[in-house]
Amino acid sequence: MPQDDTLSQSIHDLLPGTGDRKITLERVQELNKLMSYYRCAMMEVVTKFNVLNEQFSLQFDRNPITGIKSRLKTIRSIHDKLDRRGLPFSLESIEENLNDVAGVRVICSFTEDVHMLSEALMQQDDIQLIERKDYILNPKPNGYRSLHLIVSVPIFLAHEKRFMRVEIQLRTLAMDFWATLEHQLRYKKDFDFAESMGRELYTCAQLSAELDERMDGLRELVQKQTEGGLDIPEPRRRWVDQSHNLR
Ligand code: 0O2
Repeated sequence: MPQDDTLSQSIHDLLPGTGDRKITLERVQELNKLMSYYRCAMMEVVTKFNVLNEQFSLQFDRNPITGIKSRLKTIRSIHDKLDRRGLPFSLESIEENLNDVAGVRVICSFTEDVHMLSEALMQQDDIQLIERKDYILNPKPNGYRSLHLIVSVPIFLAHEKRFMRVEIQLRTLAMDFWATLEHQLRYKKDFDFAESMGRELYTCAQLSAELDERMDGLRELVQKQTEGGLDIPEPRRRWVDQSHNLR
């Protein structure tokens, strides 16, 4: 189904009172435009991480990123989120109230890579940080760990420059493993999630954190040997400093 038709159907479903075809079509076009701006911002962020990965792998012969996922929120889930918060479903309201219409998830090899990549990204002078939530330093009560950044990135259109917000989640493979499975288990609709299962999931989160720590330890050992006894964080700092000089 063409994109406009899909959006048109979504709007009809969400706003059943909208009978006027012309108004609906105008709304669809505006919404379609806004979603394409979010898509462009998301692509820019993905490219930035691919460039950082490329640079790092050339310099240090390993990839800090094992995978990048990106997604645009569906119109239905945008509508429902605004509705849950008692906010109107309009273009202005979407831009003003939602930070996660465009989402990018970066899966890293090691915890150190999460911090290195977020620092390197934030040193780029076209990116503005709106919010930073460090659930690695302060995990959620259920054990969830990740670094969340809400950033504003410019997209360059034919006659204007527009800033769009993107939610970035950076996490290690172990953090992603836990979060993905926890999400699957928790969102089984017809299942009553027992307290004991929550405790078991929390234990699994702790195990995944321990796994990260031990793998980080191994990486440090390998690095120490290949760098001939340099301070552990040095290569990372040097790399971030070099990126800083590019500004
Ligand atoms: P989806 O389907 O992944 O998009 P927000 O509502 O986002 O403005 P909040 O809850 O403060 O406010 O945001 P937070 O804490 O930064 O979390 C946002 C996203 O992080 C979630 O998006 C999840 O993707 C992820 N996340 C946060 N907590 C958990 C958790 O306990 N388990 C898992 N598996 N993921 C988590 P959505 O919209 O919930 O879902």
